[in-house]
Amino acid sequence: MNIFKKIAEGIKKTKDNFSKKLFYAFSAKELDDEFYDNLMDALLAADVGVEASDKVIDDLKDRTFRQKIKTPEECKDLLKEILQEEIDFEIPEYEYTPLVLLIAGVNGVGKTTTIGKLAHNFIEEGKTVIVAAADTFRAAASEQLEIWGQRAGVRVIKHGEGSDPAAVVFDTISAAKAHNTDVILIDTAGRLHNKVNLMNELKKICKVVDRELPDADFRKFLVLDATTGQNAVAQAEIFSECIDTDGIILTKLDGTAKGGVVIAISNNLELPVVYVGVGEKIDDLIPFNAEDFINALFE
Ligand SMILES: Nc1nc2c(ncn2[C@@H]2O[C@H](COP(=O)(O)OP(=O)(O)O)[C@@H](O)[C@H]2O)c(=O)[nH]1
Ligand SMILES: [Mg+2]
Repeated sequence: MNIFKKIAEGIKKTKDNFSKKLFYAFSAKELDDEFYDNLMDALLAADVGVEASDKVIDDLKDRTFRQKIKTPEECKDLLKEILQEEIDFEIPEYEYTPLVLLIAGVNGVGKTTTIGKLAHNFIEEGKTVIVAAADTFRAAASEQLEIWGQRAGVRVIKHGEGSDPAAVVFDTISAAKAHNTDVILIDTAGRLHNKVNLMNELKKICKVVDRELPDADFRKFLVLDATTGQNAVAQAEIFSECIDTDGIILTKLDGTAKGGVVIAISNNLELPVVYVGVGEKIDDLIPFNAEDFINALFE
C-alpha cells in the first residue's frame, strides 16, 4: 500500500468526524460569524485544541480579508494552506554516524511497539540495527522487546529486571561499535508518577550516549498516544521541560477521531511530528508528511 493510502486509512476516524462538520461549515453562503463558529467547532471536535484553533481561525480571517476572498469555497484552500503550514517542519536527514534514537514516553503509549516498527523500517532500508532494552523496570518489558527484535530480525541487548538502564545503553553502544552498526534504538521506562527518577534516568542515558558516541546523530523522540487528545499535549510539555525533545511519534492515530492533535502539538510545542502509528503491525509506522496528512483530511 502506498504511503498516502496508508495515512488516509489511518486517519479515517478523524476524517469522518472532521469532514462532516467541515462540510456543514463550508455549506454556508458567506464568510460570516456563523461560518467561523462552525469551523471552530469542526477543529475542536478533531482535538486541534483551543489555542491552535483560535490561531488558525484568526489567520484565516486575516488572509481572506487581505486576499479579498468572499466565498467559503475559496476559503477552503486557504484553510488547508494554513493547517499545513502549522505542521510542516524541516526535519534534518538522518546521519548514520551512527544514528541513535531514544524513545521516551509514559507507559502504554506504544514505545516498545514503535521500536519494533522502527527496527523493521531501518532493516528494510538496508541498515543494521541494534536495540537497547533500557526499560528495566519490568521483566516483561524486555521480553516484549525481544519478541519485536525477533520479528524485525535485530539484536536486543538486555540486562536483568531492575538493573541500571544506562548500563544497558553502555553495553548496546559497545556492541554497536564492535559491529559498526548504523542505528541504535533505545527503549525506555515511562513511570511518569515517579517523574524525578524517570527524568534523571533519561538524563543519565543521554550522558552515556554523548560521552561514548560524540559524533552520533542523537535524537530524542517522545511517543504520544493520539487517543488521549489534549492530554498528550500536556505530557509533551512535561517531558520537554526535562529533555531536549527533537520530535514526536504519535501512535494509535487509527483508533481515534482526534487526529487533529497533530496540529495542537505542532502549534503549542513547536515540535514536529516525525512518525505516526496507524496500527499494531510491524509495518504500521509511517514517516509523517504534512501535505499528505492535510490532503487526506480534506479528501
Ligand atoms: N491501534 C494501535 N495500537 C498501537 C499502536 N502503537 C502501539 N499500539 C498498542 O498500544 C499498546 C501499548 O504498546 P507498548 O508498545 O507496549 O507501549 P509502551 O508501554 O509505551 O512500551 C499495545 O497493545 C500496542 O499494540 C498504533 O499505532 N495503533
Ligand atoms: Mg514498553
